[in-house]
Amino acid sequence: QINEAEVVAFSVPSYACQRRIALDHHNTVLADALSLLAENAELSDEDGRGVAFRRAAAVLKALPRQVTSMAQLKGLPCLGGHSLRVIKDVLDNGASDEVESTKRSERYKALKVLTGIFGVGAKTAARWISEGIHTLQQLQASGHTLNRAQQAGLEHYDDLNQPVTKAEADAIGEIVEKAVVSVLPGAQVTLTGGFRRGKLAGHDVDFLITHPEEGREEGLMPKVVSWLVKQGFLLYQKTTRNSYLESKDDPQSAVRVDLVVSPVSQFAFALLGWTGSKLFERELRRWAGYEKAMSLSSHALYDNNQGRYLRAASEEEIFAHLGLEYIPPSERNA
Ligand code: TTP
Ligand code: MN
Ligand code: MN
Ligand code: MN
Repeated sequence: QINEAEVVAFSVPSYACQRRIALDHHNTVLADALSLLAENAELSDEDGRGVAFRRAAAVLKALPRQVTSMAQLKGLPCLGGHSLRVIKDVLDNGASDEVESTKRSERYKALKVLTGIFGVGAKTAARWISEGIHTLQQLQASGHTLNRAQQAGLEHYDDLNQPVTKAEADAIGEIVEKAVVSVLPGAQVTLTGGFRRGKLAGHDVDFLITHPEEGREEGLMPKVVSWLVKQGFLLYQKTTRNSYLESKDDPQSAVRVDLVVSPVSQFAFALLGWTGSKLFERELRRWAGYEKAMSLSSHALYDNNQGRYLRAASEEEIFAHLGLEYIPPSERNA
C-alpha cells in the first residue's frame, strides 16, 4: 500500500507538438542515452528506429520531475520495449550497456567522423566503412573522388565540426542582413532553427528571408549569394541553402549557413517549418495528417476535408488551424 501511494505515474500527451519542452529539463541522462541510440540509428540509415528513440527521449524531456523508478512510466506514450530496457538499465546501473558499447564501437566512431564531412550522408559513409575506411586519413589515401561539396567539407572539416556560438550566429546575421537589404531594400531577415529556440550553440545558422510585398522576393537568392561572393564571405554554396559563410572575425572560420527565401504569404509556414526541432516538425505533420486530415509543409497547410488551403499570417494562426495549443519556439525543443 505504501508503494502504491508513493508512485504517481506521469501523464504526457501522445504527440510531441502537444507538449512544452524547454531546453532544460529533468531527465538529461535518460534522454541523452536514448538520443545517442537515435543518432546511431540515423547514422546507420535506420530512420524508423531513429524516430522511435527520438520520440521516447521527447517523452522523458516533457516530464515534470526526474524519473526514479520504472513504475512512474506506466501508461506513457512512445516508450517501446527497447527504450524501456535502456531506461531500466540506466536506472538500475547508472548507465546503459548498449549505449556505452555503441559509443565505443569502431563503426559508430567511423560513422561520426565520415558523416562529419559536409555532403557525406549515412549511405556514403557506410559504403566507405565497408571498404575499411574509418578515418579522414584513410579516406584521403583511398583515392576516392569526392564531389565539390565533400571537397569543401573536407577542407573546412575542423571549422564545420566546431559548434557555432550564439555570438557567431549574431555576427553572421548582421552580414546576411547587410547583404539582403543591399540587394533588396525593405527585405527582412529572421533567425530560425535552434537559435530561435534559444539554443546557445548549433551545427549551423538558419535564416529565413522575406519581403512584406508579395513577389518582391522573387529572384532574391542569387542576388544575395553574389553579393556575399563579391564581398568574399561565401566559400561554397549549393542552390538555395547549405551555404558556407566565412565570418570575417579574426581568426577567420567557416560556418554552415542555411538561407531560405519565402514569399510573405508563406512566411508563417516557412518560419514554423524552419524553427524545428526536427522531431517537433515531424510530429506537427503527423498530427496534421492523422488527427486533422490536413497536410502541413513549410509552404502551406491544406485541409483535405474542405478541399482548400488555409491561410495564416502567423505561427499562432497555424496552431489554431491545427487545433493545437500555441507552443512558443523556446518550448519546441522536443
Ligand atoms: P537544422 O539546422 O538541421 O537543426 P537545428 O537548427 O534545430 O539544430 P542545429 O543547432 O544543430 O543546427 O534544421 C532546422 C530546421 O529546419 C529543422 O526543424 C528542420 C528544418 N528543415 C530542414 O532541415 N530541411 C528542410 O527542407 C525543411 C523544410 C526544414
Ligand atoms: Mn540549425
Ligand atoms: Mn539548418
Ligand atoms: Mn520546399
